Amino acid sequence: MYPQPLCPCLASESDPSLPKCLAEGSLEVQHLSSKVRHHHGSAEVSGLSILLAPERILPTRGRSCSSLSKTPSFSFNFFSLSLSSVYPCGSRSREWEYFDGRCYYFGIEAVPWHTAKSHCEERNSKLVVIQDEPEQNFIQSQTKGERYWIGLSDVNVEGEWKWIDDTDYRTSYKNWKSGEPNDHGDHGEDCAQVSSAGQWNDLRCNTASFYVCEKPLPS
Ligand SMILES: [Ca+2]
Ligand SMILES: [Ca+2]
Ligand SMILES: [Ca+2]
Repeated sequence: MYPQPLCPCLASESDPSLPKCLAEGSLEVQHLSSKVRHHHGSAEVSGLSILLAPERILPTRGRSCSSLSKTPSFSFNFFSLSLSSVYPCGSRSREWEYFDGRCYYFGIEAVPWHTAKSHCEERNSKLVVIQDEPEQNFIQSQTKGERYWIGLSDVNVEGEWKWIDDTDYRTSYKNWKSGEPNDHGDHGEDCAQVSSAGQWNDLRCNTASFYVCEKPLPS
């Protein structure tokens, strides 16, 4: 019933919106799942659940489909996992990306920083707090070419940068672009974003930009 290996089956899909997993060889498992769920019946979603079990996501993430299908642990154990394993970030998982025990939402409506902050709160999350290089690399891989607000600002006291979750700015990870933050212009710049290349820049808070929300894995 379930094709082995999995990816050639996907590649035979006629829908052009499907990722070219064989050609690119780098499709992420979570993304793959949502596509499959969209195009196939529920039985195949269950078949993929083993791939999406949280403990399996890290080792499989970013690996090529063909290498996955040769991995001994890549065996199907159908219908044995609960819905929370299929959708690690909640039932609306197509909107949320999983990374390292956290869930991320990439808002592609361009809004001012304070609006972005509210949008995240409405989704029971906060603007992203980038704590280390792996998280930076993940965010960067998802936002490349565009600018996204992050949960860092010096709106209250100029030059006193604060993370939205009170992570200590002075001692924590930073990835400012060279020459930033520069509080540029007459009105200054008090809100931080990942630039199109991924490094951080401060910008006027009322500039419209995409944004990244973050929340813990739902319990
Ligand atoms: Ca974080
Ligand atoms: Ca500033
Ligand atoms: Ca700046």
